[in-house]
Amino acid sequence: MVSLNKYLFFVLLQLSFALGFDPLGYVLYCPCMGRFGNQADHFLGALGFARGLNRTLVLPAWVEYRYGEPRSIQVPFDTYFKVEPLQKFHKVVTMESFMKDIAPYEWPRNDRKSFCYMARGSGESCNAKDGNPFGPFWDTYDVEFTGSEFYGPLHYDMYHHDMAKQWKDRYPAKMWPVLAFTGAPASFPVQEENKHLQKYLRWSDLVEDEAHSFITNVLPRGAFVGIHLRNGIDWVRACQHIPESPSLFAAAQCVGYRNEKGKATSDMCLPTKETIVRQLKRTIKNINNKSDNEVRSVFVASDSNHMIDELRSALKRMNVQVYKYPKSNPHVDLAILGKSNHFVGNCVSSFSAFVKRERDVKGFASSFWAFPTQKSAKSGAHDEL
Ligand SMILES: Nc1nc2c(ncn2[C@@H]2O[C@H](COP(=O)(O)OP(=O)(O)O)[C@@H](O)[C@H]2O)c(=O)[nH]1
Ligand SMILES: [Mg+2]
Repeated sequence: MVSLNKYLFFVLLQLSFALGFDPLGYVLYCPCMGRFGNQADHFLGALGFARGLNRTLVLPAWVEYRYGEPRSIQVPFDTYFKVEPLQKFHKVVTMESFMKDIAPYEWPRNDRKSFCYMARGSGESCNAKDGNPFGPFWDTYDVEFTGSEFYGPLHYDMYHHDMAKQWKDRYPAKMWPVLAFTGAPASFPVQEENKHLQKYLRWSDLVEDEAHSFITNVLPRGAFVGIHLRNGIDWVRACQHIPESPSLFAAAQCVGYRNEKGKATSDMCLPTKETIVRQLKRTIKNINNKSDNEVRSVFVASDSNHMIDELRSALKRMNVQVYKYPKSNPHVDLAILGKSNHFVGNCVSSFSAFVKRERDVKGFASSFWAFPTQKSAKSGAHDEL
């Protein structure tokens, strides 16, 4: 009997190799917090986590919200990003192929536990499908959970302690082929050690082509400065908390993870029109002084007020045109900002942080509204401009 079991085990192991299953298991999660910028931060963390455990990362759909609709919309990962560059770094598979080809064997319907740090909501459960986008996300893939697993006090920092070993000891792949997390197995903002993983995120042809054709067909020839104006009502409210939370959201990208480069200010979070105009003019002048490729236009991306008229009249005498993308398309906005000759972003916004990381990978220059502050610049902080 024992030897038959053993025999069966080896047959199954070989079968899983032959079928292309990962004998070291899978990491699956719902990007259930925030919009694109937050989800992208979390994605890099989840990628680092899956790599640390040497499990295949299942690439989740992006979760989007449409105004007035009570349920989130799930957009397949590869609508916006290419899968192949990620595969150069680590084993990945899209959620759609995982559910179709792998889940029926490796994640049977009668044994689907959801993972959370500790019970969430009522009872001893992760309540992984409670609320939006939790329910709609898993419903998209027809997933029902049969139980919960609380993994605390383990956490996601793969770069300190012996966290990977602790996960492997507690959840060996043989017994736990799939770790399905209620939220991303990652921190927000993205852990510093995972920032460089941005280089494996390459826009899909769909996004890339739209961005490229806007730049070549609409923008005038010559250099252009890309700017991000995050100023919708949700942001105005969030920025009111800056005085008591000086490392709000993505602020670490400017002030450091331990506030070693100061504190975020209201002007960094929601720059005034004066700050924007003054800094933009200074940026353009500096670029023109340094290079023969003169700045001919400014590309504005915004969630709310693009300030097109104000910027046009402010830049008229410099002979610089001001443009925005004609449709509301966050991903094309991001891709265009990523290709600009210089980018000015918002320290506190994770949307800006995405652009900054992409540009860092390419070696392109970026700066931020109202940072460094006058004071920290004088005290020796490096001002690129
Ligand atoms: N089209 C467009 N949408 C934006 C822009 N800035 C913000 N948004 C929208 O507002 C959301 C902001 O949430 P998130 O991405 O988490 O970034 P954060 O809140 O700024 O940290 C984005 O995902 C977009 O949907 C922009 O410049 N262009
Ligand atoms: Mg947000």
